Amino acid sequence: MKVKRFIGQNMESTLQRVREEMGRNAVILNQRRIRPGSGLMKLFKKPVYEIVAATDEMGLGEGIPIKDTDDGYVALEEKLDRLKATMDTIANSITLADKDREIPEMLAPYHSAMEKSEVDPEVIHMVMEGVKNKINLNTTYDQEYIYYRFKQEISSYFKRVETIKLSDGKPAVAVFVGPTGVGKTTTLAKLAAHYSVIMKKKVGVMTCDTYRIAAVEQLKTYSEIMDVPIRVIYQKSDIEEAMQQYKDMDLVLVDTAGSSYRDKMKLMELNKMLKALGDQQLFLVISASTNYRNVMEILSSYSFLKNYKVLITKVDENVSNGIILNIAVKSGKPLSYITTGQSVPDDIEKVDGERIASLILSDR
Ligand SMILES: Nc1nc2c(ncn2[C@@H]2O[C@H](COP(=O)(O)OP(=O)(O)OP(=O)(O)O)[C@@H](O)[C@H]2O)c(=O)[nH]1
Ligand SMILES: [Mg+2]
Repeated sequence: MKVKRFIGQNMESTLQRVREEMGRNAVILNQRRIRPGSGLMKLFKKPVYEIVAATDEMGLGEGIPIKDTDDGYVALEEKLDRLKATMDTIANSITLADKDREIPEMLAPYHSAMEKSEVDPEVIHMVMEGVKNKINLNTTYDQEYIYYRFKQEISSYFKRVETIKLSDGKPAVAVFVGPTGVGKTTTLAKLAAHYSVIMKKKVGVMTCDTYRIAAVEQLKTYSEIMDVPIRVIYQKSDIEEAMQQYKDMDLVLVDTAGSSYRDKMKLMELNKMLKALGDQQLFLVISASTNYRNVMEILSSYSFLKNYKVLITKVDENVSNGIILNIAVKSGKPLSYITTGQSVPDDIEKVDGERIASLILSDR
């Protein structure tokens, strides 16, 4: 005997299907209207009709009475029970998996603050895991403590902050490279003023940006105000001459022409110039208002540079400080300074991990 269960939206259509599939000789073993909300029926939103029908290969006659205790029917019920148990187990494990993915309530405000600051989801995940590993999720902590943990976790990505290092004997050479208009020249002027006027060091300036007359004039103006010498580099041999002139300086700051990170020729030219400069501290300048996809492209275009530090400008113009953390993690390079406005020399500061962490978490 073949027993089958049919589910339909009303009795007529369900019976119709029984006849179509099992033939006119099908015997109705049971029929009922089921309300949703129990067992497998949870799957249906509206009440449904269930018909259990049977046929015999030999052909059961029409009109055989409904048999609730038929062997086939009992076996079917058992099968359904097993199926329901399996479904319950699956549903249970899905809920558990969901729970694993859930963000513990006490950490949620920090997760959403990082999202609002546009921290890369991958980086958010790293920070969340870092915090989770340092606390006991079954304990309730003071919110101040959780805030402290997040601040520490985010700051840990800024441990390798490297600014200009002066050395004894020979001048330290700091070179600024990066896309056009990010603030290389302005930043150089800020640092020149800081070291010469505030720290009373001997500072010399060089510019390799001879593409635009305005660029040379811009730096000459700053140099005059600060009373620091400036040399314009037109060809490789000018570098040697300038270094000779600057041999007693504490610091030589070198400005370069901004180049589109897609302009391979210009990047190759830049690379030749950097080689000619010899020992140097290299700073890749990136504006915080660059969109994240372009930042990733910039990092990849400048990957021919070795051992550079990242300098992030225009943090004042930027609304989502997550970009600073994203750059720190994705570049894998030490950060150095951030600049926070157009004012020379005031608007520059050394990267402070805790301060950046506070900015990122401020919207919690
Ligand atoms: N808001 C803001 N503006 C800045 C900052 N730093 C530089 N700028 C401005 O950005 C503009 C470009 O600055 P530059 O220093 O000429 O940029 P650059 O990278 O040397 O440009 P190129 O030499 O053309 O590649 C200027 O108007 C600066 O005043 C900053 O931290 N914040
Ligand atoms: Mg410039």
